[in-house]
Amino acid sequence: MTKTRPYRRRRFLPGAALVALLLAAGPAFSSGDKLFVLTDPEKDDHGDGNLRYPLRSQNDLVPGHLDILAFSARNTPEGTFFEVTFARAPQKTERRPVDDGGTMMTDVAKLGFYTFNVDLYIDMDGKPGSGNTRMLPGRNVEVDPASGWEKAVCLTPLPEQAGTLLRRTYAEAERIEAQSTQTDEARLTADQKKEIKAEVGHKVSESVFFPTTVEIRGRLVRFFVSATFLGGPAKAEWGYVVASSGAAVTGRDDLVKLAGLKKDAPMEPLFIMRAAPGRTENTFGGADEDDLFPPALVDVLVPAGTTQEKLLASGNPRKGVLPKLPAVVPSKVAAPASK
Ligand SMILES: [Ca+2]
Ligand SMILES: [Ca+2]
Repeated sequence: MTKTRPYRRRRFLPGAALVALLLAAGPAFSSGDKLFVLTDPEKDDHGDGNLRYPLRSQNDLVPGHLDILAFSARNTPEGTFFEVTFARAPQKTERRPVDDGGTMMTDVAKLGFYTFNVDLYIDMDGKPGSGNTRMLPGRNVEVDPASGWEKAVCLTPLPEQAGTLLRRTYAEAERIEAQSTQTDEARLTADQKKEIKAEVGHKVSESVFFPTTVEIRGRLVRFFVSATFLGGPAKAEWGYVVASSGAAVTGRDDLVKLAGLKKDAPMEPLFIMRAAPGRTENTFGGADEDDLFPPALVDVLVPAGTTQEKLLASGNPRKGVLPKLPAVVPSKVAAPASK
């Protein structure tokens, strides 16, 4: 449920259950006017209401860390800076060993963070039924067909690896698909495989952006998306699905592999921390026992008139139906009543 009120630049928005939208005046963090500011309730970093944070001995991922309080955008001639305000400052990457071979966390997660992802799925045409509904692998949630997306942005600690993994995953799916439609039993030729690889590579770079310009200041996380990718400046009339999740860059996976230093990196669902019935160091707890692929999104922005909890609980695991999230259109968020 989101509402509006004038955006005031404060260090903290108490009870930030309100959505703000206007041109901000203060240049506290970023200079220049903001295109929009959306806010999200506090203390709803619990998915459908049942998700619980993993058990972390280092307390690097605890309640508040994935709790989105605000999401904003600011255009520049080169592209758009998106900014997320979390309730608690994300844990910074430390120079500590992550394996026996002397690999440091800072060698793997080079952008300065390693505990979270932020996904944006952007509906540019606003036409129901147009665009993609599939989210990135491992989210186990879909975008509502009413706001199918044209462009996706995934802020992740491992942008290069995520891009490689995504292309590989999709190319494999395409190869399986192509193989199944071959009229004879012949295997795909090297040329066919090459063609699939090129096509998937092109599609992914056209539709999914992994930011590499990232700035973290306390609870604010700012990332840059080029105008070339977006096709121009971001618009308040576009629809945005915004979601936070835990990042899985540690644990059972070989971090050296993930860093791309070794071959045959594992086919992980884009380094998202999964949800399971019981929580562990590397899984959120509280998921439905009957759900083999429980939603892994922790905090999402939703339009007025519905709730995050309701939407994320709307899937039907037995029928393989994933929950669906509609986009929030900043320009449609009702003008605030003055207080
Ligand atoms: Ca929130
Ligand atoms: Ca929320």
